[in-house]
Amino acid sequence: MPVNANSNSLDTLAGHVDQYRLWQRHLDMARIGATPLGGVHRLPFSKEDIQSRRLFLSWADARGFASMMDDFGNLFVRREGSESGLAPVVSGSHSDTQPNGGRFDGIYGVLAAFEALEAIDDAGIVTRRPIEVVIWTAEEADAQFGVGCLGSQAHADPDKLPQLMAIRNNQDISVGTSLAEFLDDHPRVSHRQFRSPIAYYVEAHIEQGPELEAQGKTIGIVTAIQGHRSFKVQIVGEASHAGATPERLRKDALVAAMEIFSELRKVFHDPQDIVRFTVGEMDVAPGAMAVVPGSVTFTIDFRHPDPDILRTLGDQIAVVAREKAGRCEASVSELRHSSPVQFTGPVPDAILKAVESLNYSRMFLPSGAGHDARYIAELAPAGMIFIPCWRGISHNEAESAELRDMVAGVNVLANTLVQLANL
Ligand code: HGY
Ligand code: MN
Ligand code: MN
Repeated sequence: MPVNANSNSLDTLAGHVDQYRLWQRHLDMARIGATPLGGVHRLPFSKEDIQSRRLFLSWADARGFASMMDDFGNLFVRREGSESGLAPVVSGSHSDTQPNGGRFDGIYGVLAAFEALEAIDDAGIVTRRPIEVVIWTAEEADAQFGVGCLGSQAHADPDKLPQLMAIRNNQDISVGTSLAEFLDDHPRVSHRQFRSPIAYYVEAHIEQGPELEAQGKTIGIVTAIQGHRSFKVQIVGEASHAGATPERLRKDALVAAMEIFSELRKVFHDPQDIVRFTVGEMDVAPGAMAVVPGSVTFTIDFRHPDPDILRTLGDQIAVVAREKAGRCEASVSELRHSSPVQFTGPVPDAILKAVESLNYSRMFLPSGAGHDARYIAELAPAGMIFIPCWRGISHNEAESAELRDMVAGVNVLANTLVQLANL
């Protein structure tokens, strides 16, 4: 018999979280795009990502939850509340992965939210507001398109659509084309407007860093997401014969890239180890042993929690590239500039209350990684729950999490969702 949520029904909620179901669903999802080394390769807009959504929708249909999708493929599954017209509490994450990524980044937040919703349903709890589970489209798109969180960005700010749709990958295919093909293959569900009201947004995720494990804590209450800028550096020199071109005449683009890189390493060196500076991709052309490199393209991923440092240090990249290019020409284009976001107010407050009533060890910490919550925070009060992952490793096939921590995260999430859905 349905019960209105009070502290008693919240006390029994954890008893309805089914760890076997939660684990089995992770295994079922991990099969879609499974890699030989135990990871998952399920790229944004891919057939595999469609398959993961079909599976997710089959579980939602079996429960009788309604499904809706906006024009960017962001998919919402809904359990109704008791008061019509109230905006939903939304929780979820993404189902796509990095190339050869892990089994938890993203999908844990989706499956944790779905398990929480099923537990709330099994407990017969009636909430005032509807609760929805969301899968945001193309969170991990930075690997191909240089920009991530495309779906949550489009949903929160549809004015960005023309700019997002025009971004092209290395094969010169645009986001617009990739999205159109993806939506063509996608199972049909009802339509959802961009920027539909959201009362509160909560995202659960593995930490992807080492702090929770190192401190022996089960739950992370996320205080902020650090700022993020990314760049493409292009160096043009001159391809020439490796045996016949003397040093004095060479315009070696790789030598210039190395000079720029090593100077940037000095400029970005931070004795406090807060700066995050990564060159994760480098393309050397024409890429032949006997040819002096004629051009080099590399990316820079730079993150920092302080918006001033994000701006001033990031602006140094173009300066250094110009100064250290030698006989080559260097140009720098900025792919993305996302300011830091703070999580304060009702969502982290409700998470803390849940953690305390469930008696888990916890710590407050900022997120090093980017998440869809960054953009949904523009629409609604938002917050995040972290659980530990093995050695803090993520964006790696070896990514791993303990079932007891996954269950703890679901318990905290379910309790938080019920609190928020009754505010
Ligand atoms: O790179 C990020 O922070 C995100 O996981 N895509
Ligand atoms: Mn990721
Ligand atoms: Mn993620």
